[in-house]
Amino acid sequence: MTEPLTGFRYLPEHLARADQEALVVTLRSLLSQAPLFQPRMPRSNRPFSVRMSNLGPLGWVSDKAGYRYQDHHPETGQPWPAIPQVLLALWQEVTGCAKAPQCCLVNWYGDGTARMGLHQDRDEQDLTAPVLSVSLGDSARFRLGGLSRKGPTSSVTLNSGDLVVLGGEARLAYHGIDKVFFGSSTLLPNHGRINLTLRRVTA
Ligand code: MD3
Ligand code: FE
Repeated sequence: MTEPLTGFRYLPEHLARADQEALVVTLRSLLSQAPLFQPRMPRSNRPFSVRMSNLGPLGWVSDKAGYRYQDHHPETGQPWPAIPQVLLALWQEVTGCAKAPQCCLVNWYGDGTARMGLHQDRDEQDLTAPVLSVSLGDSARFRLGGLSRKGPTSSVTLNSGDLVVLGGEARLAYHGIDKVFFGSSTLLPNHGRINLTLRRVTA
């Protein structure tokens, strides 16, 4: 019998509908300053099915040259917009982490085929800080495995307003998004799913 990893916290329906709606209004404005871009896989240059942008001092990008954090948008060259206060407060409330997040990655799943394969998040220097995920819009099937690519996995449906906190052992767990249940939520007029992932980056 393998024990579940410590540090995985699922907080369903944490955000009220009105707070989700307000967050979407804020995000629309920030994404007009830092437009979604299509990341590409290192070496193969294959496009991701998920489009991305970032908020905060450092943003995660991926292109033919590799994965990295950088302080500017890859297409506009502009610094990323600041992380809105409401997300900084949410981070403080649910993680208790004294240091503010340095990156809010915005993942946009625009149709029913966008997915994210099983991976670890290990591009950060500080792997002791937790990661906070906020789901908005259509529901998705989230898959969580262990510390090796092989081995058992389990799945959780993430709905709009749900939070996940990854700390402890779960911080380095393999995870991914198998599929988005396109059209399952009424939050976004044209459907699709937004995931916000807040992280510490530097040690
Ligand atoms: C488990 N995003 O951006 S969020 C990612 O829904 C990413 O867009 C997914 O995986 C999404 O890297 C999943 C939940 C999540 C985020 C970070 C984790 C789960 C995690 C870090 C470690 C373990
Ligand atoms: Fe991830």
